[in-house]
Amino acid sequence: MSENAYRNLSLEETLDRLLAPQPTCILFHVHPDADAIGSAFALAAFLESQGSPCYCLCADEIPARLAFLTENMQTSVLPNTLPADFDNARLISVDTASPAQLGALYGMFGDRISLMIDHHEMGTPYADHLIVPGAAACGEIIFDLIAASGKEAPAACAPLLYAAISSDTGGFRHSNVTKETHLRAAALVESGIDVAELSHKLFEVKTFPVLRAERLGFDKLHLFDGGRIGISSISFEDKQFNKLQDDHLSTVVDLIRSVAGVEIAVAIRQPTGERVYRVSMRANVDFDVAAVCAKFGGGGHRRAAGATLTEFNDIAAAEQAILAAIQENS
Ligand SMILES: [Mn+2]
Repeated sequence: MSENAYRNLSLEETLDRLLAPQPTCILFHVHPDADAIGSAFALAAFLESQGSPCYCLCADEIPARLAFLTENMQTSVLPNTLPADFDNARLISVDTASPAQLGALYGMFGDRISLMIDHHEMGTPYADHLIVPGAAACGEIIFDLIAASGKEAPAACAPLLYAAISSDTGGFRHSNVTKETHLRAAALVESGIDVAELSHKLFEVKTFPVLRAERLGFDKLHLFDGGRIGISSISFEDKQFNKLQDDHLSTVVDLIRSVAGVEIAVAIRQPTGERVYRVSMRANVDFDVAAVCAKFGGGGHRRAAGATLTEFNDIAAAEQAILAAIQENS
């Protein structure tokens, strides 16, 4: 698929397309985070207020810890719940850089997606697109689109966009935060959201399984190069033994990132008994983890990226390969 086959759209062109009222499905990436969910549901609420019925779709269900974001909106985002009146809907994706990140949705809808709105630098466009790599969160782009429309956003939009932006910036702590990020957040706060409650739910609340996952992640932490590189690998067997599911493991990489001296943090997990390993990588220093992940067909941002490894016999071999790739780029 050639990248050149798709048009690069301006904010205005994107807005023109969005404001044409028609049934719309909004798709977002597997293992959805608050940016994907917040961007999709905020865009849906806005488009509905402009006469477009909307339905949000993801190949994975919204994780329990983020379900509060979409309470009273949709009970499920799985494709088998799509109402029949959306059979011929236009399809828009948010926060999803490459076909693979759509998971099962790509096979079902991929060739019908007419617009992608995203902020990832290294992806494979699969439709006409508005891609703003400088945006800290896809939620910032949705915010800008709504602002540029000059229309009033429904009340539901502000907490969703605040969650999207604060989540993708790690609570306004990551290197992607700009003055504009804070200005957008300020405008959202002005509209009357409960920042303390949202922040508590997004960043402080941890379930027992998540805490068990962090303990396991810490037990499995291996430090290399004098503690500069920290890698934690959690196999399917480890997961089963500790009664953990994949969405319990998402904070392990942040735990590793918080270890004093660690500059590059890696969490590797094995979703099933198959030899497939998912890698999350973060840099505390100016180091391009997306370039390391790209060696394995993955991608993301300079300081936060991921990849899926399929060519290794066990998780230890996957860990060795990741370590070697980081060292090669160091
Ligand atoms: Mn994002």
